[in-house]
This record gives sequence, structure tokens and C-alpha cells, in this order.
Amino acid sequence: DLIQSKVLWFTGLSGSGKSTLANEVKLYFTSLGMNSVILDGDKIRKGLCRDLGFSAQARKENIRRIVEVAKLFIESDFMVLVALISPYLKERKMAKEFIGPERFIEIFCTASLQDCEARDPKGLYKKARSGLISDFTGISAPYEKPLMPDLAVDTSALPIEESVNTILEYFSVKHT
Ligand code: GGZ
Repeated sequence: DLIQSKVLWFTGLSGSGKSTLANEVKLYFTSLGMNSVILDGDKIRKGLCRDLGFSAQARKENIRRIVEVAKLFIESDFMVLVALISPYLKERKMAKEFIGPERFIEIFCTASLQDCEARDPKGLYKKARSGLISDFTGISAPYEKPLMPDLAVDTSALPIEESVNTILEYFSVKHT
């Protein structure tokens, strides 16, 4: 059966597993024969948004552009996987309204600051602690947790497959 195109919006701290999850879920959409695209902040900031930094204003503009792109893909019936820290409630709300609340699935990657900082795969937390990076989310910039996410997953506490299953179950597709 056909599934209506949706935006899966992964929000959470740097290192909370957003990109990993988006990549895994994309594989399943592909296996179902569904077109999907990943809009990953880390990547988009090297191209479309390379002029933007990490002030509240710059993050707002980052989201605005990515939401516009997401809308174009949605209108072409793609599943859209957005992996963005998107730390502000107000901006995530704007994204949901712009896309249409019934097509927007907010997935909170709940890994704690402690867990993300302990993993620190890119050494960014270390740099942020030492002052080499300013406005770093969780250290020197805020992260406003979702109050009512559609889904919450913790890749630091559970195997990635569990989180993927939680997401796929939302679409009634069980990953074995
Ligand atoms: C947060 C930063 C910062 C600062 C660089 N604050 O985990 P990553 O490394 O690979 O991905 C993060 C990415 C965050 O970009 P987003 O577009 O997702 O952020 S937002 O939605 O808030 O606009 C992180 C890296 O950029 N990075 N400096 N100061 N993350």
C-alpha cells in the first residue's frame, strides 16, 4: 500500500544519532521502493548554507532554507529525512506549520549531553569546552527539548536497530 510522503524531522544534540538514524531509515524506504532524501545540517552547511554560522539568527535561517527544500521534495512525493539539531521550539513549530502538521513527524533523539559528550565522535565537545568553538549546542548555546514529539528514541541507550524499529513501527513496517 502507498504511504503518503512525510517529513521525518530528527532533532537532538550533536552526536545524538540523527544522521545515523536517517541513513538507516532511508534504506528501508528504498527497500519499499519509495523515493527519499536526507537533508542533513552537517552536509547542507557545506553547501546551500555555507554562509551561516550558529547564532540563533543563523540557525533560524538554516531551518528556513531547509524547510523550503523539504517542501519541494514533499510536493514531489519524496519521503524527507531531516537531520538538524534545530534547538529552538519556535523554529520547529514553524517547520511543522509550514510543511503541514499531518505530514510532519518529529523524532526526538534523546541522547543526553553527558552521553553525546562522552562519545564525542568528532571532538567538537572537547573544542567547545576549551572555547575553540563558540555557541555550541548544549555547552554554550541552548537546546530546547521537544515537549510532545511524535517519537522519542535513544541511540546511546539502545541498539540502533531498536530505534529504527520504533520509527518503522510508526509506519507499520516491522524491521526483522
Ligand atoms: C552546534 C555545531 C556547531 C555549534 C559546528 N553548535 O554533529 P555534527 O557537528 O556533525 O553536526 C552538527 C552541525 C549542526 O548543524 P545543524 O544545521 O544541525 O544545526 S542547527 O539546526 O542548530 O542549525 C555539529 C556542527 O554542525 N557544529 N559548530 N556551534 N553544532
